[in-house]
Amino acid sequence: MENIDQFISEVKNSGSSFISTLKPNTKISLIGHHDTDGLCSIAMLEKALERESLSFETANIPQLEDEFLERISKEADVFIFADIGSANLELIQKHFPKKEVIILDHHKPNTEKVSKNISLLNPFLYGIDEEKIIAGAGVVYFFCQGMNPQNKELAQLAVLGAIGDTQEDDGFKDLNNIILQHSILQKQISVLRELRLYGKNSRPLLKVLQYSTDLQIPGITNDYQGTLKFFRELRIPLNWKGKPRKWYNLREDEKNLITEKILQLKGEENQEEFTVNNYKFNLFKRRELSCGREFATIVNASGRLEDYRTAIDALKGNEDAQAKIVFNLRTYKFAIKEGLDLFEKYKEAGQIINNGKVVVFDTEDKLKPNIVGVIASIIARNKYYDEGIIICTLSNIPDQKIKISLRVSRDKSEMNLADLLQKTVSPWSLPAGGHTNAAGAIIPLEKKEEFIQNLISNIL
Ligand SMILES: [Mn+2]
Repeated sequence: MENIDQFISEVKNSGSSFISTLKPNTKISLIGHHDTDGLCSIAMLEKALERESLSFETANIPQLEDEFLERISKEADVFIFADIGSANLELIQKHFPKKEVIILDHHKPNTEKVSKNISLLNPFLYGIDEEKIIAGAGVVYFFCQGMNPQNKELAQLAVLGAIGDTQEDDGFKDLNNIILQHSILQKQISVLRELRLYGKNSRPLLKVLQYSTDLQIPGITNDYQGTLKFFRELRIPLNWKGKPRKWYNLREDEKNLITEKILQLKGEENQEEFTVNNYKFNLFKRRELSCGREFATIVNASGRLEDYRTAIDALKGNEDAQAKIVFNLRTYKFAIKEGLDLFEKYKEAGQIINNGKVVVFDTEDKLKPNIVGVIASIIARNKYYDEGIIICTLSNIPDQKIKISLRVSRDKSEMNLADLLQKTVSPWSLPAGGHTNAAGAIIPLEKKEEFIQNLISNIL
């Protein structure tokens, strides 16, 4: 607990000294990761800077690269990296030898040494040796609080960032829990115990139960007829005035009846397992955004579609932007479906390399690069391959380059994927980033065959 307190106070101190030492007309640049955590981080920083009447430029990005850093290094005086940067410290040092740099991040730093002009605020430096104790948005939250105590109102976005990074595991731990309590006290979030069902606010009622794969209800999950019968027997109409009803359209007595019946069908097993915390975001009026998990999914979808500005504005409270990000989710789902269809097609046609240890899916220019990483995760999570098989996707990106994503089937890795990928791209002195179960890198197109050969030989 001691180092947690020390971490919080040092991050807050950096926030307050950032503001107190800021010279007039300093150009500020914000750089955030492209996922929900990164977008929440940027929305918070923007709100905090606007509160001080400061102007800034913003960029969100999937990963840091030479060209990008080179370009932005000339455009400002102070650079704040949020939810990104710790894995690329050398690269940042190279491009920002003299500028003031602040890195607010929770990813494992790739080096201990940072030069004096860089403030690295990262829980790993305080012996908090786990990425899941706080999200990037959590680090940003304490920094913003140091800038101005009024920024305590940003707590809900820090919780959303942590949900986006799947740090919620039947509750939050340590630093995340402190932030959650702040948001509960401000009545921003209510924690409710509910059945483990996905899509309560977005899917038709029938589909919520039919695709209830987390629950595995006998006679209902993956059984369309069974689900129809279930509702018929309970006399709960699936449509109202010709439109499919959703979970939130149900009356309380209908919800209770369904819950009761499902628990009966599940038998005597531990009921705690079938229920989850639902984080209800009270201040966001759109129903799709009121459930934390769905909200996080919706923000992430806009990030993947590179509609960063809309996502950030939505998080900052703009209602038009909130409507747009809900719509973006559909576009995103369509793109995912396209990607999985391509994967199935390639599999059937024998166009996927599979040597029993690694699977290589080369999408070339057929899918959006941002979607390809997601496809890799979906392939890894679902039961396409045996546990521990490494999934590698390739995708062409501009400037004759390829984006590489590594995942591992069912998240059961025997090797650290970030280390594996780093070793594989090291002959070309290229960086790779990631974690044990997910890693990414960018290589020149002409190195493709060599990369695949290196990867295969590094795994065997
Ligand atoms: Mn993060």
